[in-house]
Amino acid sequence: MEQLNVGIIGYGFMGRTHSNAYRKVNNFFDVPYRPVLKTICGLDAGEAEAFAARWGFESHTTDWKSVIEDESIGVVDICVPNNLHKEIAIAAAQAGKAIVCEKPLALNTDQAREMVDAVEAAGVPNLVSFNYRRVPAVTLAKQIIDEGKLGKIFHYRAVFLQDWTISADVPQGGDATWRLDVKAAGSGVTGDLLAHCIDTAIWHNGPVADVNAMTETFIKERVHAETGKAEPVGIDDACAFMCHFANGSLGTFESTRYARGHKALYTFEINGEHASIRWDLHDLHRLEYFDHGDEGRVRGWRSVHVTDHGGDQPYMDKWWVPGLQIGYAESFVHQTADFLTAMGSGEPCGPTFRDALETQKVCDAVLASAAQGQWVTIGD
Ligand code: SOE
Repeated sequence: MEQLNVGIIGYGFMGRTHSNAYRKVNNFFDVPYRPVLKTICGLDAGEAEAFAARWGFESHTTDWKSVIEDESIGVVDICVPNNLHKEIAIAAAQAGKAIVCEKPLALNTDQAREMVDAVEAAGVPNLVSFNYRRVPAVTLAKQIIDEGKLGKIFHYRAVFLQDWTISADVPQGGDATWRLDVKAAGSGVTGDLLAHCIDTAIWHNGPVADVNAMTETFIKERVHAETGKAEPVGIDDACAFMCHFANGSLGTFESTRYARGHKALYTFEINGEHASIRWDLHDLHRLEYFDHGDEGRVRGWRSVHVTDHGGDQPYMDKWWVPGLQIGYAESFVHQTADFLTAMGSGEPCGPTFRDALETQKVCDAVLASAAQGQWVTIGD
């Protein structure tokens, strides 16, 4: 099996999820490559060294350009804050590397377009890490929709709720809280959390036509971790929007980091003419399904435990025995398996940069709509 050297840029939370996936993928999936953790890159040399030792990287560096210049590296995996994605991805594309990039693809649509142009001009494999697509129950939902079991879709509603920024003492900027710094993140919950919901929704239900949004920033000033000074907060703390999908269905989406008691409650529900489905990240192996075609006496919501083998529940035949669950980390293993398989066959692996550009357009339209107080059409 061909060895494929991987350079990961960023050793934070996402650097860990991706490293774990590269380490596990060959244990569970038959893929055409054996990924080798070649180099980990991060800002602090000591932390990069410790990360390399813990996760089994052959080398570590603080210079991302050296990862791009290393001819032995085949995949560049970008796990740094959003404001650094563009420069690294374009350089990696120009160097002919396959690229995995954390979500959201960029700070805004203009940047995302440049990144799409770069990977498409270079013809390199590319993937954006919207990992929830690859939770088996979410993939099963996609299969059920594509088979037409829901019939015409009327409603798509999704929420992503957290509560970790309610205290005014949480700073903005820096390693742990860059998501609160608009310069590093581009936006707040819209790009960080709703982007997941939008990616899944477009995948399940097709393009979004237009949006009408409201956002709020509850805490207007926070100390910046790098300057030590109180600075205005530029991100959206909460966002709710409604939309029309191109297929005529209606969407409602909500996200906040101020929903006390919720740590990462991503849920969606889709209502069609014949059936409905719903999913909850806190119970991620279950897909709830209501089929109006069921015999009336026993008709009701069923809770499908998506852990069966039988070959027809996505990904699960590669894991343990029927009934035993997997979790969040495994969605990244699935993503890595699919990416390596696609690299082997030369097929694209979604969500590609071009797919993620569509999500970025919706995010930008949401923020524009909230600023303007009116409906905004998703442009070309
Ligand atoms: C934010 O807290 C965050 O870590 C996001 O950045 C991730 O994309 C999401 O999956 C969980 O929450």
